[in-house]
Amino acid sequence: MPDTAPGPSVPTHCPYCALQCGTRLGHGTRGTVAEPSDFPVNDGRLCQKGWTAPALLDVPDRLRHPLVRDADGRLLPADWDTALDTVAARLLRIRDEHGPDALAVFGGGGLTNEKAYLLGKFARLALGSGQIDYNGRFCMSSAAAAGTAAFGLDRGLPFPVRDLGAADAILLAGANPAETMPPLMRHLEGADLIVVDPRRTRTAERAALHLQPVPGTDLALALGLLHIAVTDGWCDKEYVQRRTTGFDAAWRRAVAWWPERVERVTGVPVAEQRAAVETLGRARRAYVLTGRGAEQHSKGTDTAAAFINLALALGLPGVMGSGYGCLTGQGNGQGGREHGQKADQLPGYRMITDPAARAHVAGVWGTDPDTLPGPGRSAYELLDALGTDGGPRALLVFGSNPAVSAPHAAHVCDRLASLDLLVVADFVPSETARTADVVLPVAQWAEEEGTMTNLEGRVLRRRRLHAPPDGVRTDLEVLHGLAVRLGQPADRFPTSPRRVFEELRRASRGGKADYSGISYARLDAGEALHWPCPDTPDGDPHPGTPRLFLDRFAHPDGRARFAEVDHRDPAETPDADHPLYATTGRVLAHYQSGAQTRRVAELNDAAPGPFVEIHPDTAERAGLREGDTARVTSARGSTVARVRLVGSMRTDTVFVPFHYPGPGRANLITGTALDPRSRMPEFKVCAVRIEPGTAAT
Ligand SMILES: Nc1nc2c(c(=O)[nH]1)N[C@H]1C(S)=C(S)[C@@H](COP(=O)(O)OP(=O)(O)OC[C@H]3O[C@@H](n4cnc5c(=O)[nH]c(N)nc54)[C@H](O)[C@@H]3O)O[C@H]1N2
Ligand SMILES: Nc1nc2c(c(=O)[nH]1)N[C@H]1C(S)=C(S)[C@@H](COP(=O)(O)OP(=O)(O)OC[C@H]3O[C@@H](n4cnc5c(=O)[nH]c(N)nc54)[C@H](O)[C@@H]3O)O[C@H]1N2
Ligand code: SF4
Ligand SMILES: [Mo]
Repeated sequence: MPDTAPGPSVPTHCPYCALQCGTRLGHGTRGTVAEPSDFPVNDGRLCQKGWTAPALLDVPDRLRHPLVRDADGRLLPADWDTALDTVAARLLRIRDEHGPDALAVFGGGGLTNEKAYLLGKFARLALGSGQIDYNGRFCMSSAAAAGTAAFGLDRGLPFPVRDLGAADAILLAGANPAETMPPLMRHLEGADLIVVDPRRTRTAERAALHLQPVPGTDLALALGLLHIAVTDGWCDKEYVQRRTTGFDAAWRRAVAWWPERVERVTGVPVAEQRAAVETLGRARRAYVLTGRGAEQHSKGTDTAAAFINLALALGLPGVMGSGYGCLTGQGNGQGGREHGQKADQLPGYRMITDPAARAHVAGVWGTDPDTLPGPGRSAYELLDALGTDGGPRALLVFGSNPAVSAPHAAHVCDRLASLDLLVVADFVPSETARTADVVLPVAQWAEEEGTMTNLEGRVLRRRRLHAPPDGVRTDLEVLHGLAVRLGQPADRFPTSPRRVFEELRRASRGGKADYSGISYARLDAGEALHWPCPDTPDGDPHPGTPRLFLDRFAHPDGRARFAEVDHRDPAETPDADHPLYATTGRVLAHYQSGAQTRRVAELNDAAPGPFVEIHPDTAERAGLREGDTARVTSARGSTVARVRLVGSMRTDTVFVPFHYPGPGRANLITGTALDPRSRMPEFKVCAVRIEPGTAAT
């Protein structure tokens, strides 16, 4: 039985995923407790991670003082002045010798809006470097690129989550919310659910229809569904004519994807393709939603675009009660991409190459636009360049654990090890932190104030329950301390989240993601504010924009654009040496690289170590039985995991979750192919062989 909080409690939000379930935190008889609140996305529910989140606040190996590596390679405790002086002195030396782009920053989509904003400003002003990107590049960048191209604006869900509850049909391509956002499932209950996933997931089990394609073939499938929509008469011609452009070019490609050809490529039977389109076509209200399964591919942007094409042909986006959306993943996966920690962007979702954007942001920052650096490398390209000729020689990591979560992780660890300086700010000794030269212990969710933006573009207040432990500083204080030591005026890097938010409002004013009308006071008063929410100095406050595109899309002509896309193979397909597909993803109990959830006993007990899901016939051919240790090998390397026989798996595919460290890392096998537009890595498909292995130590 969960403990209950007898005393006053603080309304806030879960520290993990983008659903940002509402919780109330209080001090119970057995320590800090979280209880669900009746916030619209979770309606009084939490998943196991949400219930157990308070345990994060005092995990046994919580970082409580800075660590600095000594001449013998040992990470030893240091006081804050020593740690920050060391970092600043080494940054300055590297910059003197190699120039500002030798200094790089890697951020995270779990950081509050205030932190994401100040981190971008820190890189561009205090370091003077363009080399900043973040783990969101690994997450939703393909859907963001496709959404921007189609609609002129990227907001994961351009409608509130609750709208899904009234849908008649929903197509979920490559998402497993029953494990990744359990309270969301309630909003999907009323609809005929069509799930596209190579695995029969818990979500697929609850679907009216489960299409089980070969990994990496969603683009062919989406083209085929568009083909059927047109040839079977489900296309909304009036909508296409009135609200879109580019249909003819998209159709030129889709016409070649007749159902039998699609079945040959994807393995999805013609009858199931037809049933899916008919279910969507007959529905009065319908949604097409994509997740990482469709997006984390070297053609993720085109795949998301192909699903958007289908939604447009059916007349769904920008219509009340229907639409297209991407289920953004991290706690601040939406806000984290709007405030300038992405290599090519400035706050307000402005492009860093746009002279007007540079002038506006430079004005807010009190600097000359010409001094702002240009775009830097994307996340994987940045990690790949570390320590190379012309690449960064120092890296500061805030809110990511790339030693576990980056593709081709063994190579990434080599690159990290080749740096002159690696600095990690974290509250636990993550696998990346353990390899750092300096580790800075920071406060976490319930110990500090801030704002987050959830998957529906709603800006939320994260509130503090109690002060951080002694010896720990907030990320904003760390950035301030470093900026001052790098010669910045102290007031340029405020430590008060409220002051940073006030500046963020001004920096975002007039941008696509306009927060200028949002304030802590309005959020504290309980207003539900979705961006864009411009300020209105002379009129009533802007109510925010829960639903985008109802009148017009964000392109100058007000129309959505079909994309001309065609199918192509993944970077790697099975061959004699590597005869199987491997795909990767998540399980309910763990979050991301597992740095946090592996430290929560109840969660770790639920999913204690690395495993590989495999069909019994495939396992038998490889000489493997339930519980055996297997070695899964790709062209990059091997991962070691316990065999879990799953009768519903495709016989050509194995599945490895990516939450585990060491030799059980899924990312020891994933490849480095990137989407040409979004620079998203191909996490969801590579070619492998599987054989008996020895247990990981
Ligand atoms: N429990 C838990 N919840 C989380 C997270 C977590 O780590 N743990 N992380 C959060 C974050 S940051 C994110 S991004 C979201 C991700 O949320 P999801 O997108 O739901 O998560 P994944 O498990 O990565 O991928 C979803 C599904 O894609 C399938 N898949 C694999 N390859 C393919 C393919 O080629 N095509 C298709 N159609 N499907 C494929 C996988 O079998 C998997 O079931 O979850 C968020 N919530
Ligand atoms: N094979 C494979 N790899 C994947 C994926 C996949 O599906 N398959 N998915 C990718 C996706 S979608 C994502 S989002 C990434 C995520 O992978 P990571 O970027 O590694 O994400 P986390 O494990 O959440 O790491 C966050 C780290 O920052 C710390 N942290 C949390 N909050 C804060 C904060 O406020 N400040 C500071 N300073 N630190 C903080 C945590 O303790 C943790 O150590 O993984 C990607 N990697
Ligand atoms: S669904 Fe996401 S936000 Fe909600 S309780 Fe679970 S991890 Fe937290
Ligand atoms: Mo993600």
